[in-house]
Amino acid sequence: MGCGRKRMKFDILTLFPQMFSSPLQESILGKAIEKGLIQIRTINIRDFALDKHRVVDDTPYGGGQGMVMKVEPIARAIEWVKSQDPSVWTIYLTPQGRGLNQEISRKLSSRSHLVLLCGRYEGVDERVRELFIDEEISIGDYVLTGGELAAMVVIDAVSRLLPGVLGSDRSAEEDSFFNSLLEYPQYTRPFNFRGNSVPEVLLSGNHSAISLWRKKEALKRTLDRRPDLLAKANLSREDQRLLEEILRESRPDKSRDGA
Ligand code: 4GX
Repeated sequence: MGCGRKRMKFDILTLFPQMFSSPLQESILGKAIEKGLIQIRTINIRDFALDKHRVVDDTPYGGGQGMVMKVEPIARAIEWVKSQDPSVWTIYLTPQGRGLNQEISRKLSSRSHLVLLCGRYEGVDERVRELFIDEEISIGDYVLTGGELAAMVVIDAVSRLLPGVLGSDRSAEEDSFFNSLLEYPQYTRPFNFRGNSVPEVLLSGNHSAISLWRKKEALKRTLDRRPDLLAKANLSREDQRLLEEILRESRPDKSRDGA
């Protein structure tokens, strides 16, 4: 089991460890944990506060709204993890970080051990970032109530790239043509739902025709919704031909309106 590669470890530093119990243990990630492909551990930052009331936050210097997470408990928690594995890579989830994408996910998936620090309130004392954080990541330009959901998104996106986590033949497809584009439409039974039927080509059994149709649909969808992705995609001659066909079909035909 585990098939060679050592299991990837995720340590989550949080004030709300309970948030992680169900979402990461269902379905594919649950199976990956059972198979020993990933290990997910939650660490309660409060356990690293030394005072009687285990205080983890305080008012901001200079005044202002809300509370700031104190440096000492986080420092002690991270140092405890580092004492077990000095090669660990530490990540802080924040809207100020680099936007998560597939390339960043792929790079993270080659590491053996990640620490994900989840901030609450107005964030962490700046010295945490300066002294203990290797990389800051954002999952998008919106504001969450804490870093926990963002950490789960990172774990999910990274884990599915590890060998054996998805079905065995899935990874081969991973960096193919379709990966840089939006997905083609999918259908399953029934053939006809309230008068809306499945495109005939998908029932033809003609695999090259199906593959061509899917490519064209993926290109159409990407051109329509995410043209920025098309600009970056590595298009083959055939892809370019399909794209020209799509543009021709969508443009009003100027050769016939006599203008
Ligand atoms: N992608 N949040 C971090 C605490 C905080 C507040 C202020 C720094 C400054 C988020 C995101 C996100 C909410 C996590 C605020 N940190 N994280 N938290 N978007 O919204 O990653």
